[in-house]
Amino acid sequence: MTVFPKNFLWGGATAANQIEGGYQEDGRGLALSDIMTAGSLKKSRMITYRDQNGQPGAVKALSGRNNLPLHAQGAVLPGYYYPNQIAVDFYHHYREDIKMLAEMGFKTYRMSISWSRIFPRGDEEEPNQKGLDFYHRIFAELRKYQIEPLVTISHYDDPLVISQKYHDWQERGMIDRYVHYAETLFREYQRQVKYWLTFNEINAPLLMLSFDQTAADCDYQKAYQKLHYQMVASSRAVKIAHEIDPENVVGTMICGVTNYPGTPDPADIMLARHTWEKLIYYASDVQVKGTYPPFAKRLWQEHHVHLKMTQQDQQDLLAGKVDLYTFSYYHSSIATTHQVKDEVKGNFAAGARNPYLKYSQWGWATDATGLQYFLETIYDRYRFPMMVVENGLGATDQVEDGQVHDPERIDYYREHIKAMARAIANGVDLLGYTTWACIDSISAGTGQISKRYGLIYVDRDDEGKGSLKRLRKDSFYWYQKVIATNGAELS
Ligand code: BGP
Repeated sequence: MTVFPKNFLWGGATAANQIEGGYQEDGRGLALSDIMTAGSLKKSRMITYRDQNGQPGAVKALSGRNNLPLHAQGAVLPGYYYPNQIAVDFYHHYREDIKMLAEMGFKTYRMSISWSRIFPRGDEEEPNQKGLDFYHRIFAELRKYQIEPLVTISHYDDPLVISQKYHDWQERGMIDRYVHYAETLFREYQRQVKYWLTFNEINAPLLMLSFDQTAADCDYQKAYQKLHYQMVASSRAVKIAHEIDPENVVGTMICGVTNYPGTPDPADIMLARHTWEKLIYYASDVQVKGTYPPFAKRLWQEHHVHLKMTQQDQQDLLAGKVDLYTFSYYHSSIATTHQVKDEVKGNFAAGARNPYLKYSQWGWATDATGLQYFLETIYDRYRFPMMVVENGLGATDQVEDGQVHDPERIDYYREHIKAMARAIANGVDLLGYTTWACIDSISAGTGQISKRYGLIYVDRDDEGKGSLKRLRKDSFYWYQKVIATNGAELS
């Protein structure tokens, strides 16, 4: 017995900057991710630069992602390891990799396009043909196996030149650059791609801030402004996608964290509610309904944010509502007004520890019920088709005799798939599920490959050593069975 609909889109997800490598190949320009160093659970990733006198330096990559000092230029410096530059070299292994995805029975593959492969600086009028060709080859390869591509247009991958020129989305000019890029993709791949996501985790600017205890009002101003410009850019892209091809389905992509109140204290209940408003509904209301929610004013007032928003922006937001609600889900969190004795110190995870849950090696609370809670809560609010486009366990793996036994990852998936089944049984319209990731890749948060998410293992370590050889993990065979039985066989 299965509750999963007949055409349920089973698959896996990746992002260009975390798997492709080939960072200087075929005319590709530098992206912000190419100048991000490796970090760890305890050590932040850094962005390296040269200041106006040519002196080298580095800043934390966590909040603003591009908070370089005035007049500094992001640069690749000697003596640093930049894991995304080669990543797992999908650029040269894509045939072999896609064949393995097909072997698992994938119905869909979520991937992103590297913006600086198409527009190396980001501000050109004409795209880089070789960059376009690369994705033509990918889409043709996917079609060969009847795998439906689901394409993220921007996944933490802004071209370095425009990222600096427009100060990480602080200036309106960035919107036009993005829209030109998105329109180029819609036209170029019109017959090859139908499912699009405009920005990965569009609510990330506000989420990142929530981990920064030292954030000042000016940081909030930047985060809200960046998000506003990205949402305007997204809405304009959605409108164009629909004009070019009414068959296009364009989704929002939200970083989905389920927040629970820490205690029954009404103050905690209220805080949890307001945390959902700030971190989830603020962005997704704009994307789904086309207008800012009523509580937005309170949020702006709290941090003295003065949003630069024109009437045209408001019209654009209304004219470019998304068709689909997609999100990532890894863990839940706790919101409390009480003093916290036991604190979580994960990468991109902080706050009180939930005594009812187990935590991963990187400090993320494994909570499948939280996924069901998120699906049902969001579906209640929007009555919108949904898709889980990232979900998985980052953990170290051992290779023994050419095999990788990863029972914990299988358990994680099993419980989350069961949670999706319960949400479907409760009425949620769920179209698909893509695991994060299908292949080991560079962690966005820490830059480590040892935080492995793949169903496919890649022989590479945190210093960039290894043969890049691919191996099927136990989870690969397990997921193959899940797909073959449309979610009926989970043992
Ligand atoms: C999401 C990102 C992904 C991915 C994932 C896992 O936020 O969209 O790009 O990396 O998180 O996070 P991490 O890589 O930090 O473990």
